[in-house]
Amino acid sequence: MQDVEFKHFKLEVEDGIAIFTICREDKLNALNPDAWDDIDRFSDYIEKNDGIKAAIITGSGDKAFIAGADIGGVASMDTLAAIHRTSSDTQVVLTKLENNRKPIVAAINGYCLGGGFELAMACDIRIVSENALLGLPETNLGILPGAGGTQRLARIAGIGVAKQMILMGIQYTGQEAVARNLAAMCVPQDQLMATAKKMVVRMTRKGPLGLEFAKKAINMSLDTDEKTGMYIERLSFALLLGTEDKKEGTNAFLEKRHAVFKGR
Ligand code: CO8
Repeated sequence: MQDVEFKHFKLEVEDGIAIFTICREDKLNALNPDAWDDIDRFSDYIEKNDGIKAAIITGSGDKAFIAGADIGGVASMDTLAAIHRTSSDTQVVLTKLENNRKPIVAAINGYCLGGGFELAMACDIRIVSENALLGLPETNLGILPGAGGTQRLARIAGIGVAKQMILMGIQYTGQEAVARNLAAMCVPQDQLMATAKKMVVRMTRKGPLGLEFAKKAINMSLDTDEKTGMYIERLSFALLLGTEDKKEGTNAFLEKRHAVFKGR
C-alpha cells in the first residue's frame, strides 16, 4: 500500500491506521523544510488513499514530539519576502492537514513547542503524555507563531490562554494542557501510543462519510455565523441520508449487529 517516500518521517500502516512518526531525534524532531514537505505529502497520501481510515502523528524518542520549526532555517531567513512566504507555506500545509477527510490524532510525547504545537493544533484530537510540555516560545526568538498558532490556539483554548502562552511564554505540562482544553487526555508515556490507537480505532468503527462531513461542519463552525453553520449541517445531513452507509448503520442497529461501513 505504501507508495510514497518521506525524508524525515516514518510511515507505518496498521489495520487502516497510518502512523506517521518524525525521526529527527538528535534535533528533538524539529521541522526543517523537508519535514514540512513530508507533512504536506502525508496529507495528500491519506486523503486519497481509501485504505487509510485515520491517522496518528507522533515523534520518535522519549524526549520530544516536535520542539518547533528548525531554528537554523528560521535564522537564515533574512528577507521579509522569504519569511512571509515560509509562514504562508506552513499555514497552507497545516490548513490542508486540518481539513483532511480523515480524522487525525496527535500523540504528544515530551516537548511540543512552536511549529510542533502548531501542527498538533491542526490535528483533530491531541493526546499527551505526562512528560509533555506544550508551548509557543517564538516570541523569545523575536518572532511569533507563524504557522496558524495565533489563530488556532485562541479558537481551541480561548484568547486568555493564547495570550498567556504567546505573550508570556507560559508552557503547560500534560495534565495542565488537559485542564485548559489543549488536549483530550493525559496518560503515562508508556501508554501513549496504545491510547492513541484505541481512540483512533473507536473512530474507524464509525461511518467514514459521517465522520468526514461532521469534521467539516465542526471546522466550518469557527468561520461561519450560526445560521450558515446550521444550513451546512442540514445539507450534510441530507447528503448522508442517501448513502449506503446510512442504510447499513440503521439496519445494523435494528438487526442488533455491528455495522460494516463501506464509505459509500
Ligand atoms: N530547531 C533546531 N534545533 C533544535 C530545536 C529547534 N527548534 N530544538 C532543539 N534543537 C536541537 C538543539 O540545537 C540540539 O542540537 P545540538 O545537539 O546539535 O546542539 C538538540 O536539538 C538538543 O536540544 P538541547 O540540547 O537544547 O536540549 P535541552 O534538553 O537542553 O533543551 C529545549 C530542550 C528546551 C526544547 C531546547 O532545545 C529549546 O529551547 N529548543 C527550541 C524551542 C523553540 O524555541 N521552538 C520554537 C522554534 S520557532 C518555531 O517553531 C516557529 C514556527 C513558525 C513556523 C513558520 C515558519 C517556518
